[in-house]
Amino acid sequence: MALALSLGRRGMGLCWPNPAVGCVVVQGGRIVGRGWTQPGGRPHAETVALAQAGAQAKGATAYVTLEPCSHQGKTPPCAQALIEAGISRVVAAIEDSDPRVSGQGFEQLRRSGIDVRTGVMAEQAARDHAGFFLRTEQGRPLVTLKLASSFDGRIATSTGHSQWITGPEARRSVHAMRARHDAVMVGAGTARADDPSLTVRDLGVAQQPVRVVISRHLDLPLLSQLARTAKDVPLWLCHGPGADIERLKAWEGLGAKLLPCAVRGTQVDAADILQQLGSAGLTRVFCEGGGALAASLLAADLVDELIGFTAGLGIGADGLPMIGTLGLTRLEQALRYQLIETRQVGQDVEHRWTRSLR
Ligand code: AOF
Ligand code: ZN
Repeated sequence: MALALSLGRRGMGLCWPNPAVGCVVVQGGRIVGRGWTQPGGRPHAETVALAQAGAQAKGATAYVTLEPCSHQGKTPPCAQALIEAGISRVVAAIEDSDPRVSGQGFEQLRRSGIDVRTGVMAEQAARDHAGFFLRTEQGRPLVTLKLASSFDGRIATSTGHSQWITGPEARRSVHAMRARHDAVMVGAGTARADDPSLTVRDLGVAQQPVRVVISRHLDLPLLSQLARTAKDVPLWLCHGPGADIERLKAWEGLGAKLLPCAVRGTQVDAADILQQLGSAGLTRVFCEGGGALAASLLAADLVDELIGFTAGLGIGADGLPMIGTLGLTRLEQALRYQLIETRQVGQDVEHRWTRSLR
């Protein structure tokens, strides 16, 4: 199952709106098939692993990180494929939350006499499939918030200069993280200050993550990296109802997809942004700031994982804070995250935190 989980992770960021599933077929103590959900979401992991196993699938055990599907999609259900291949035992990590499957995959397998066991490494599988589960259950993608800051928690100087706070090793690690998400998201302030391209570079990815920029008035420079690359790599713009029609047209002409969102107070509503992104199929979103967007996501308790990179320099109280104002008066009001991991990356420290799974 550990191998199936790591195979499954290869599909992360590439197979949305489908979950990134892994499958290993074992015959007489030997691995005869490995598979993972393919880019675009099809074929499913089991189909790939069974094709590799061929006749050796007869009487074999299949390890899958998610309940095999039972619905007729563009190809027959995986439960049916496992039955037809003569698999005698299925070990699964966790039940599928898709209402078309949800228990019925296991039911189909059991009805045809297959020995089914589930709940193996379920906690890890729940983490890996969290984006898919959140989207099917709550309509929104999983949100990872990554912020790189100075030792004193600043993300830029008072003039907005932020390149580069962390070193090349940390930045490389960020590109690998982007690749494991369906989309990379920033606020308009960051887009204006950094002129980022938000692509994955030097890793040879099969498909670039979608770039999402949140800008209430769509007042983003039309001469920018994002604009220049909008035809080649998807660019989605979440804007408020009052955005200027000429700007809407200009961005559409450049190839951007426009997602009108509700406004809450003076900002685009964080919960609505995520609902729109979920409706458009995203399951895992990697937010890279800035402070205002980070604050509105945190204020709505919509950040599932925090990743911080801390560098050894001080910027001072006139620098831009990592997270905008939250208006808290008591510490009990602050959301608590649990530490998952810390490690040294070049000259920086990476720390990852999770909000308990929900
Ligand atoms: C599996 N193995 O590798 C994946 C599964 O649109 P379709 O027909 O491709 O079906 C998508 C659904 O299939 C998705 O919502 C989820 O329930 C399941 N994904 N199932 O047996 C896989 N990716
Ligand atoms: Zn399937």
